[in-house]
Amino acid sequence: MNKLFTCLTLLALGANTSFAQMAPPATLPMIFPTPVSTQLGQGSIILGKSVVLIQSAGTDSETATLIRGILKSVGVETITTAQRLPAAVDRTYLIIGTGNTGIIRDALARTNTELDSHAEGYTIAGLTTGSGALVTIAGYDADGLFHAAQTFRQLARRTSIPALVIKDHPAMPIRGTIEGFYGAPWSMENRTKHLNFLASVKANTYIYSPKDDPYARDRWREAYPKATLAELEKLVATARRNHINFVYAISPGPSICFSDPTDLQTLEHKFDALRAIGVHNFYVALDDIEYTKWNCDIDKQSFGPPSAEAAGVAQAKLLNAVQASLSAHDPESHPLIMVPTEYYDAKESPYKAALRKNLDPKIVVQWTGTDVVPPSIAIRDAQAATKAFGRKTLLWDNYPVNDYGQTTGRLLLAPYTRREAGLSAELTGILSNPMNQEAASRPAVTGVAAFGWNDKDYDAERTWHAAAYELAGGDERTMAALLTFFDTQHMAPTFGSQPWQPQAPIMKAKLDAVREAIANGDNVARHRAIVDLTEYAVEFTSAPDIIRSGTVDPAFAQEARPWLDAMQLWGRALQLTAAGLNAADQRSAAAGRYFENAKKIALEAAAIQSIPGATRFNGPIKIADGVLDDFISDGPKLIAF
Ligand code: LOG
Repeated sequence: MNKLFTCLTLLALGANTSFAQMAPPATLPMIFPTPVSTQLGQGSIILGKSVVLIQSAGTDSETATLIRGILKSVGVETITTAQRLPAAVDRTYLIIGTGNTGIIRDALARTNTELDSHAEGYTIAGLTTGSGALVTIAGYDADGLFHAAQTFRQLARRTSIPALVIKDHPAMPIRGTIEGFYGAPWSMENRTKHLNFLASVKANTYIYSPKDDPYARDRWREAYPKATLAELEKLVATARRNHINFVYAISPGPSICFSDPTDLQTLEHKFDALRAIGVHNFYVALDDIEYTKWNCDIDKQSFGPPSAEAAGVAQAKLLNAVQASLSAHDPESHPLIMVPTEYYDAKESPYKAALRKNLDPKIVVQWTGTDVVPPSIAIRDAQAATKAFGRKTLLWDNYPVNDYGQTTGRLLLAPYTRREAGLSAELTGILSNPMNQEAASRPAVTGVAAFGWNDKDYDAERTWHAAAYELAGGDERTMAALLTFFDTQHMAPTFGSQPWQPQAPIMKAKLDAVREAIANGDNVARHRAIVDLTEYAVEFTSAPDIIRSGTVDPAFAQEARPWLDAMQLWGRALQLTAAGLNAADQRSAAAGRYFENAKKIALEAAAIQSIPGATRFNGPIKIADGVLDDFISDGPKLIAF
């Protein structure tokens, strides 16, 4: 039956002798984050060498520049401009704009569609007209138009754009990252690149909260040096250009006196200095502090003996005062955001009850899930948080952060997963706490942003591939090498001993197949498995060099340097193991020497250390640990020689 079907298919394909020369059909593009709806129309649009651009009201200059840049990058040489849509579209017209202006409405009506009507939403419509084409890129608002341009960038990567209608908007209003880890803060260059990256995945929020910025935590009362403020000012401008809210967080918890009006004033002055460089949104972090002791005697008089409940009351009073001052200074500012001291669960407690009862309902509350690093997050967990904190919460997702003991020697490069679709109904958004390594954080953050944009249609694996594709600048070979490397850093630990994502599942499946063929297979199957293993080991060993020369951002290879070095050595150890198995399979006494050398190189690989100071905990680099090392040490036992 199957055979017959295959024959018929081949016959059908063969019947059309010019199959190879046929124009390809328009196919559904893969866009990340996945749009809410994409519908293919008839035919494809080839942008060609010249385009007429009609820029309607509300287009900010950055978005216009971005779209012009995309057109140039795909070979459009001449961009002429026009003010109105002609009755007959006889060449390629590109209409960009926001809101329900006449021209946008008209252009969309010609494609039988209308503008998405949600904040940050957009519609892209492409129509072929016989002798020309009409492409409309329309934002509900300026942010929406900017997001539309990011979608257009992905569409324009193909030589032709299918005629289609995309209508899209985010499921969660707040999406992005909180630089909230311990250890080396990101450099200003890291942050600049990160903001550009966030824009590309339609995120809209970046929170500045490195634990090791002394002016934000230990010495929060001190003013920033002028030079630092000047650098931050540039960063704030980069964020604005990228339609990202730059939020400044302060952590006064370790030393604040809640009842001292001068401490409140100091905090306000600190915010004033940041407001002067263009920051409009603020945050007070109260995580990782002792909340059952006061920092001053007068707090005892004001709030009673120290207790978690009294801390909740005192914190709410401070935060409400900060919120009032923000609203008075800057009516445009977004609500204050806070992370409470009990951020790591949604269990009812005296502290949470005090916070819930006293905290201004406007103030946004963060929490990290059912644990500091939770194994999964379900809708019912978020519902419990809504109840405990008295408002929908903003998730602080401690992935891919690698600043705790269990992450020593690891980059966290697994797909972002095990968050339940539908969480958008119960959360105001998700912020990822990334790694000290900015470029290496992008695969996971791409997932967080894509899930926040469209949790219902999110696919962890496909998004992970798309992130590798971006890092590889679209080069398939580099993308494959990156995915092989990511697999060796797939383990996602928790604060306990049970990881929430397993180590190296792709490699494990391959090595398990080899073990099975050796144990159960006949001569042919066993030989085939050893040949496959040899090929895989060669590919694995060559991945680090491909990554070093192929990734678009050299920062990735720099951050991953010791991992790539170790991977190459482990690859050689695996090649030697494969050679040993091959020799043993042929009953050659050379097997022993191969296995010995494999062992030696594996020891060398295992001794490679992380870059001192790059992360909070330094130690030996881990590569597919528990999978690759086990296989190499089991190698000599698998076939008698
Ligand atoms: C810290 C955070 C740290 C993370 C992972 C929160 C709210 N605070 O346990 O700064 O990066 O865990 O180690 C935290 O998560 N405390």
